[in-house]
Amino acid sequence: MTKINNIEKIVTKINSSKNFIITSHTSPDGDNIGSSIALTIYLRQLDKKAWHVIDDSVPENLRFLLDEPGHRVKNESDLTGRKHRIYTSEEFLDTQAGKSVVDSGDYVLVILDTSDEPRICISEEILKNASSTINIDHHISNDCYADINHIQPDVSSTCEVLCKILRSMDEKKVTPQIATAIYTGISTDTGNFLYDSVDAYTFENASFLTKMGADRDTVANRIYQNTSYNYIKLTKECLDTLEVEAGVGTMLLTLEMLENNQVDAKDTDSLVNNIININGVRVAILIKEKGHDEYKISLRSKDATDVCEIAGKFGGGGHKRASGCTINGDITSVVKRIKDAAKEQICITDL
Ligand SMILES: [Mn+2]
Repeated sequence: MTKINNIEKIVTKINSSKNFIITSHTSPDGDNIGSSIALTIYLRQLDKKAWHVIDDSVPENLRFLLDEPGHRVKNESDLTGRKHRIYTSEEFLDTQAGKSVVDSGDYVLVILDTSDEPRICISEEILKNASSTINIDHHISNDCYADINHIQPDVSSTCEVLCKILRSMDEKKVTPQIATAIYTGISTDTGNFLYDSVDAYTFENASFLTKMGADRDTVANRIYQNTSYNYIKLTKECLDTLEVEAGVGTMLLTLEMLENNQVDAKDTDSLVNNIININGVRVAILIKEKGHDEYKISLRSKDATDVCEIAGKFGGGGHKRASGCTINGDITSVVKRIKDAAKEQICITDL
């Protein structure tokens, strides 16, 4: 297990720098958006200049994190009143401050929750011009591409890794909005404290965040009790493709199903849970159609079977119990290849 502890170097770098750009990976999730928002606001609390820049949009159910507690936007399409601004690279370079900081190169680029450079979701220019880069993550597959790398694969989420860093700096600077953002990432990356990546420290950090004003009620309402009727209809259609065989559950999500039910592909993260929650299923496989003969695979396990190994065979990665990869080919061969790999991995577990 690669474990690279560089908290001290990060703290020194933060204290000695004044401009920061915070970014993360494509297809934002609770951990990546939560940690990016939390760090951006925290740095501003330290009187630093910090901007959150990512070339992707925030999923609907996480938009509440952009609001300051107490100033929630009622209508989701109404952006006025949102306290946290996320820029795309283009929007950022269009601002005077953004252009001058990127031109000068006088900024630290902090990359959160991103295991390798190609997944960094920011323009080449912003990436290359940075005077230094910091990589904070919990993916075991992280290849340490930055100047300072801090990787803790044994920690539940990047949000929890970040929580430790911020607490080692100044706990009192954690505002309710920061606490809510970090709490969200820990909650979403652990299946709401369900996975075995949760340990006593996770609860201790969650307890700290609750004390600092994390709005757990809103997290529960917006993330776990916020399913749309369309999403349920989509789930129903997906479940019609479900097959369970020898401990492997497989389900298919096609572009047509998304179209039929008017659901955005990026709001389908939790579909795979329907498979792994089945009694007797050890490996869950959700096959999502991306384009012609192109499929994105989400893998989950609930025993010792290492799905990161399965994903690795197809050039993907992730964690032991949650991983992903992309496979090209016609659907029949894709299903067969991933199923065979899963069965093989189960055999290895049982050896
Ligand atoms: Mn994560």
